[in-house]
Order: sequence, then C-alpha cells, then structure tokens
Amino acid sequence: MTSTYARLDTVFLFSRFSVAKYSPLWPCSLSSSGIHLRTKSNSRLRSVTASSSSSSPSGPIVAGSESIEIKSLPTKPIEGQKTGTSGLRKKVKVFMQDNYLANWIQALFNSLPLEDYKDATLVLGGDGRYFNKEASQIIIKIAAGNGVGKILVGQEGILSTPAVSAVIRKRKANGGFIMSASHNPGGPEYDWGIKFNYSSGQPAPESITDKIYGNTLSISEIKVAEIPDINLSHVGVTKYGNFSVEVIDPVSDYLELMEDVFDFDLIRGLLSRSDFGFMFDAMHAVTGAYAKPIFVDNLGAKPDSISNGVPLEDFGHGHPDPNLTYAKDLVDVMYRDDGPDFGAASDGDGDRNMVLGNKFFVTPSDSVAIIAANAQEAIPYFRAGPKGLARSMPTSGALDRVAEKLKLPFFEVPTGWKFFGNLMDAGKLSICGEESFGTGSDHIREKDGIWAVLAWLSILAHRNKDKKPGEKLVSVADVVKEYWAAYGRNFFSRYDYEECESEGANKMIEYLRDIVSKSKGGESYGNYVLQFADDFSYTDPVDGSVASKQGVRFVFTDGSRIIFRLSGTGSAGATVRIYIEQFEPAVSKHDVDAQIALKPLIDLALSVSKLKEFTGREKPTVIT
Ligand code: VG1
Ligand code: CO
Repeated sequence: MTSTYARLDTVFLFSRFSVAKYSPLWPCSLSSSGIHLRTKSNSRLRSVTASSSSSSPSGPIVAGSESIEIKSLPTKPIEGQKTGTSGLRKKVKVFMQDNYLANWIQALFNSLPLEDYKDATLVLGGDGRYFNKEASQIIIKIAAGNGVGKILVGQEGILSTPAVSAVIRKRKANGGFIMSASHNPGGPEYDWGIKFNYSSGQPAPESITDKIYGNTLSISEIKVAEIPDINLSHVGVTKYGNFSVEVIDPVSDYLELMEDVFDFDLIRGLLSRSDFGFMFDAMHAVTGAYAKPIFVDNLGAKPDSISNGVPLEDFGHGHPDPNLTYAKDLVDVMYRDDGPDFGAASDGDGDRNMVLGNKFFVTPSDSVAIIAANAQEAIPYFRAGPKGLARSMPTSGALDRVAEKLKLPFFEVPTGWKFFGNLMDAGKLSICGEESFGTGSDHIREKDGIWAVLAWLSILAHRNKDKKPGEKLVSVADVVKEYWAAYGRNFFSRYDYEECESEGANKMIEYLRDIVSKSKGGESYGNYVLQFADDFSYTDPVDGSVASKQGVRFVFTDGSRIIFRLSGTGSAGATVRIYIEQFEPAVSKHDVDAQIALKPLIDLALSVSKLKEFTGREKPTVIT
C-alpha cells in the first residue's frame, strides 16, 4: 500500500499556534509514508469497561504544552470510502491500513463549513470495539490539526450512539464522531465503522456524506497536530494551546436525560417487585457500561438481572445484534417456564433493542406502535401527546393505524435513522421506529435501545401500579394481544441472506426494478392482486431533498406487501433483505405463528424475485 502514500514534507503553522517540542504520537506515528499504527501489542483483547471510580467527576485540568505544531501529511485518495445506511463500515484490517481512517476524517473536515468545526466543540465516543482506542487518538490529532477547539470524549472512548446524540445536544456541541460498526461483529478479523453526527445530534444527511465521499477521491493532505496520545482512562481536561480534550463520564448526561423523560419512581416500583422478573442482555457491547448504573443502581433491578454486562473488544466472540438468532442466550432464558417476565437486549452501539415477554417475542414493528399508543399515559415526556409518528418504509403498517386513531401526522421514510431528524427538528415527529429493532423519539436524534426498554417498563409499570402482591400482573403478551384486538395484527417477517455474491444480488434487484417498471395495478400474483409496485422514493417534506431507489415494493390490494432491498451496512458481499407483511383484523386468527400466516406471501416473494437462481441461496441466514 505504500505507493498510495506520499512523503511527509511541509510543516504548517497556524497563526495561533507556535512551534512546540515534538511529542511521540502513540499509538500512531507520523512518518514519511503516512500515519502508522502501533497495534501489534493488541492481539490480547481487552475489557473496555469505564471505571469512573478512579477519578473525580469534574477531574483535574492537566496542563499540556502551551502550543501545538500542525503537520501537513501528504496523502493520496483511497477507493471505496462511500458511506452506507449508517456511516462507513469495513473490515477492521481495511481501516488499519495507513491513512485509511485519517483520509476519511480529513475528507470530513474538508466537507464541513469552517464555522462548523473551527474553534468548535465535537464529541467522540464509540462502542468499545477493537481499534476504537487507536482510532480515538487519530481522530483527536486530526481534529486538533484542523483547528477544532475542544473534543469531549467518553472515558475509555466509550459512548453509546444514543449517548453521543444526547451529549451533543446537552453540551451544544457542533457535532460528533461515533466509532462503531453497530450490530456487525468486532475484533481483529471483523468490522469497524465511523459515523458523523451533526449539531442537533442526528446522523449527517446524505448531502454531507456525499461530499465526504467526493473529497476522499481528491484528498492530498492530512492536517495532524503533534500532540501526545490523550489518556482516556481518567475523567478530566487536558489542554494543548487553544485545543483541549475533556474525558467525560459516558453515563451521566444520558442518565440525566432518561430521568427527565421517564418516571423513574414508577419504573422502580415495578423492578423492585418480587413477583416481576427482569433480564437485560448487553451482549458484551456498549450498553454494558449503562445497564448497571441505570437498571441496577438507579432503578433497583437485581445485580444478576444484567447478563453479558462487560463491554469487550470482540463482544465475547458474539454478533451483537439483538434478534432471535444472535441473542439466543436471552431467548433461551425467556422461553423457560420459570423465565423472567420481561427481557431485553441491545446491540453493539446501544441504539437497537429487542423486547421479549415470558415465552413471547414482540416484533419491532409492533413495539413502536404499542409504545406510541401508550406513550401519553405512561411516559411523562409525552404528557401532551406525541406530535407525529413515523416509520421506515419496510417497517409494518402497525404504526400507521395508531397515527390514524390518534389523528396524528404520519410519515414513511427510507431505511436509516438519518431520515427522521429533519421531521423532529421541524416539530412534526415525536415517536418513530424501524423493523430492524430500532425505536426512538425526539428526545435525541438516534434510535435508543435503553430508551425503548424504559418505555416498555413504563407501560408495564403503569398497567400494574395498583396490583397487590400475589395478584396476576399484566404481562408483555397481554399488552400486545390487547393492542392486536384493538388495532388488528400486522404479521411481519424479514428474511436476510447475508454475504451473497454482489453480482447476483445486484442482478436480482435490477431484474425486480424491471418488473416494477412494467407492472400495472390489477395484475394477479397468485392469490394476490397488485395495487402498485415501485422502487421507493422519498422527498423530505422539510428540505425537499430526494432519496430514490430505496427499496422495491409490491403492494397488494389487501394491504399485503413484499419488499426487497440490499443492505447498506455490511462490510463484505451483499446482504439481501426481503420484508413480508400481511394485515389480519380477525382476533381469532391473531395467535397463528407469523411464519405460518405469511407462508403464501413468502413463497410468492421467492418466486417473483427468482432469489435462488440469482443468489444460489436455499435458505436465509436470519429470519426475524
Ligand atoms: C440496517 C437496518 C436499518 C438501520 C441500519 C443501522 O440497515 O435495516 O433499519 O437503520 O441497519 O442500524 P441496512 O442498510 O443494513 O438494511 V445500526 O444499529 O447498525 O446503526
Ligand atoms: Co446500532
């Protein structure tokens, strides 16, 4: 790769900086051929739990050097740095190549208006995965090199995605970096990722990410401050000239926000009952740092109700995706006769959630609808009622029915949380969700796993607050079935075919686009009659921006839908997603297993798409 990188030559000195003595740049070093990582000693994976006990909350101000030296490091463009559904995700080995991360970070600064970062405050944190600590040092040095005033970084580099959003908003920062590949596995052989969020805490819009990509193709120089590595283990401020880094406790701002949104006394009342069993599986990911302080220390859950609660750099060899396949440990416990009454899990960066009752799985599409239907009575933040509701296009239409009943504005956006932010900023949207285990509200601008768990606990606590010891409690299943009875049930399932050959997967989507372009309403598809078919396109009602080619959908006259998309978060090959939905108003049919209820539509989806012929796949990797 050395041919990609040119010589280190010029030393730029910004007028407000004067030359300082050279400090070693561990773990990355500047040399004539790029930014090199010293990561060989990292073969032993580390626990990344932040231990705030070692330092005072306010922390000492450590005086660093009086001024900093900025070096210009020549570089050359690297192919393939295009962001997907949620940031840039690649194998960690790709990110560890010289200048790979540095190029993208510099391209980001090249894309932002000067006033968005010069002397500004930016937040930095991540899910604790392998390479985050080294990446933190690279990002801090390039931020300082570009004139950023202050970096707020989570202790040990830890901040969940929702916590980054919360910290940006609370501290009025100009934006923030999230070091995570979210639900993708971590460790030396797996994935790494980076995402940039804007000043209201939302993921950068495509107008910015497209610019960043453009700049990665023409980049020639990286500006790096010659400062030593920052000690991320201790809460406190370190200053170098006009630049400072503040290491913050990853939990406190976020916890404070949760206390504002929810009635903690109400939830505490439920969690401390001896007849209510609770289990939270942090999947050795970032919510491990939040679960004990929030659920145990503040809300009175038993210490053993948190499982896999220590964040690890490789998530304990796990796939930190909270679904029925990858959160199997929790599912097994919840399906025992004597299992807990409520169980939940969250993903790598803490923005996803899976909610289970005893022997009962709540689909994310139902979950957001049920939270919306119950929010006003159970959650203080929504006391005045939600302003509007929204879901991503492939998410089931359950939420639509709640919006209709509550007479609320309703929006259908493409897949990816970045499409909700504008609606929230414009005061049009309070509660939203995606079928992919993402649920959230306008308390921040990211989906929020712990928020969803607290929302469900609030609903259960509200329903059970007058129940005497020994009286039967209203269960998760009761809440869901009551909801189905009132609104009808949207049967929903998603089939994922992970790591297919890209060529076959792309051809399949092209083939489907071709069918869609020739389709006409009224055509028969087996027992279904087509209402319309299209490739979903979205015009943002706030800024008028258009996102096209967001998923091929076949919508039938009875409201059933089959949808096809390629994932934008994978790091290798292509992942095909098929989404299947059918509405059932009759209560007598609500207890059927979703896979049985949806079988005719699933068969139809497989035959219409010729999936087996295009991808060679007999079976999906994951069924939700
Ligand atoms: C997936 C989900 C999408 C979600 C995105 C990021 O994207 O389908 O709903 O917003 O992941 O989630 P895709 O393009 O792979 O289908 V997270 O928790 O990985 O930031
Ligand atoms: Co995530």
